[in-house]
Amino acid sequence: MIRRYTFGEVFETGAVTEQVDEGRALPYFTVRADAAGTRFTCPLGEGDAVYGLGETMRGIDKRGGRYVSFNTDNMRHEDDMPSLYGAHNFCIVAGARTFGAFFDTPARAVFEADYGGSGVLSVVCERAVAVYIVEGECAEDVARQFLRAIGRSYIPPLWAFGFGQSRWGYKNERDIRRVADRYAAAGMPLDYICLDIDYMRGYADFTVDARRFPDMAGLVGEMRARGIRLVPIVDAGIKIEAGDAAYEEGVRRGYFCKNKEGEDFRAAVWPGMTHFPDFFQAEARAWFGGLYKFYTDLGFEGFWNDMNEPAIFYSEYTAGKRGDRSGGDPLYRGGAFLEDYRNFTHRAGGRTVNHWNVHNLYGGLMTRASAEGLDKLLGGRYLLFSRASYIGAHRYGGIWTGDNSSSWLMLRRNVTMMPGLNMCGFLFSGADTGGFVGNASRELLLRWLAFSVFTPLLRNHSCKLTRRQECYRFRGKRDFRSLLALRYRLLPYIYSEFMKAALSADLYIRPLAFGYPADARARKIEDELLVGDSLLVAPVLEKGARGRTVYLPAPMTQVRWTGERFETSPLSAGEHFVEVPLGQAVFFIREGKLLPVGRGGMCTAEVDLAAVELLGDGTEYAQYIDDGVTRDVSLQNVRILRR
Ligand code: MIG
Repeated sequence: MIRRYTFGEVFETGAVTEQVDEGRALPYFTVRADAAGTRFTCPLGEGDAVYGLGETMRGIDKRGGRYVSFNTDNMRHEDDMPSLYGAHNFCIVAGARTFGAFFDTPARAVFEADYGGSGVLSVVCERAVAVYIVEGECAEDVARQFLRAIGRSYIPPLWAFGFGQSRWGYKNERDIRRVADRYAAAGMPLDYICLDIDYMRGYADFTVDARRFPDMAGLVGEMRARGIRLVPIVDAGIKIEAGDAAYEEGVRRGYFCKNKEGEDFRAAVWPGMTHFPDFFQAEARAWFGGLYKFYTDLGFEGFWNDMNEPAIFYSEYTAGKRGDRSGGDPLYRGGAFLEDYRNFTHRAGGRTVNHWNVHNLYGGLMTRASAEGLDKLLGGRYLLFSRASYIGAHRYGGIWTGDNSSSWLMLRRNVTMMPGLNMCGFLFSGADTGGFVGNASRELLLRWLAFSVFTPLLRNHSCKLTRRQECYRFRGKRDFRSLLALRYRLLPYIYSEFMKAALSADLYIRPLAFGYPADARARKIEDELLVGDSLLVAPVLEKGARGRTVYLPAPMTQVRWTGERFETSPLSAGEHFVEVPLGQAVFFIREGKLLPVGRGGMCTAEVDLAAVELLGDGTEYAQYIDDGVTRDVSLQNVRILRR
């Protein structure tokens, strides 16, 4: 059961799509207005866990931390970093009493969960907020009700579940061909290669640098024939440049955000000075989405939207102010200066609203604009993922978790973020495998792959000037081949479980606490996850480890992927030390469940979802299966496989 309680004059975010009744008095929380905003306080019992909050640092249980919803471009992903790129204001308190709470506000919100041992969950909303309280039988039930209320997840095409290679620094068609050739030569599967900002002319969206990519349509077609898609990046800011069609049309039609004087707001990002599209205006969204025709005409079917917090490097409004280090240089790359978010406005529903008060919606509305455009431009499904997001944007695209780094902590955070993202609707998500900033070691990349082969979005991405991180760059290619092959062998399961979760408002990845709520030990586990209905995954997260200790809440079938075959053996409930050599993967099939594994392939087009072998001790498996592109998706596409 869900009830809505409003505090102040709420800006409707569109996050909740289901009809929800207004409640009378807000349960669980005491409410007080103070200088910071409206403060909601709920006492936490000793044993209560706090789940959710999507893209945030720290563990699966958010207790002990402080999290600030204010979408931020920040690559220092340490556990004390309060804000990342998304604002996912849904959490679940689970313990003596279990309920969910969604603080639906586009403005800044601060969550403190037993922060400093306060013994309370406190949420401060700077502006008006609609609070949704979700009551259910258990944490999982609460999460599922919430997923139903916020509407169906974005559904990518099958190829988007393949492996993608990316790097900031691929600068011309030779670089792209080399990636494709070397993956093929190494016998490693690949489904897409991302084009980062260097494909553009002067970093302007909806352009291609013709010196670097003289025949982009030809390249897209050539790659497509090899089973590889190209996926360009699209940044939020539109370059201010006479003659640029997007710029001129945007100005003429009044589709850009305004400064306080009512002029088009100017801020510098990669292209130099830009204007930000006002995604709050329906017409501006339709216009922006239509601009993707430039890309679809070239044959592109996948996109990643970046810089849409929006990130700002410099602005003339704050230049010279205290704390500004730009020295008035418009090409200064210093990172967002918070004050700038107060310096521009949107037109929404006939009113002018200051950006500051609706900041967290901006990136999600860009995703929506892109998706609605692509829905019209393309006949089938497309890949779309964004950096910034708000709950509701999960209906239009996926997200990646931004500029992490090549460290063991980041691998662990990839694991702990996934369940929270799923609770907030972002089923199609994943991290930069291997890490974005810094230099990945061979060992780290292999251990990371052994985990991220289970995440829907599987992409190796890295930053300019870091060590080359493509799998073929490392010695002992066999180990990389093994893990990538595993992903393609698992695709019938991964795709099926993702689709069933999306179509039935369920989670694709869950904490053990959800699957085994009566098991006190399972409730505390932060380094094992349930993936789909059949699997328990326990990745190796430590440098130099030969394997790891795994806790199984129930007897299971252990599966060892050797690189060539799946070796299964029954394992009792309890603790086991499991050896996992690099390049192998070990995971577990739950009691009474089955895992369909396929024959794999060098790209998703070669994968036959129907040709599966069943592992595990269950008796039947409900497999979702379709052609991978149709928009006609429903649970009718499920067939029952019997052992
Ligand atoms: O200011 O396009 O998170 O994935 O490679 C950096 C360059 C801009 C940030 C993205 C990252 C991407 C990079 N972008």
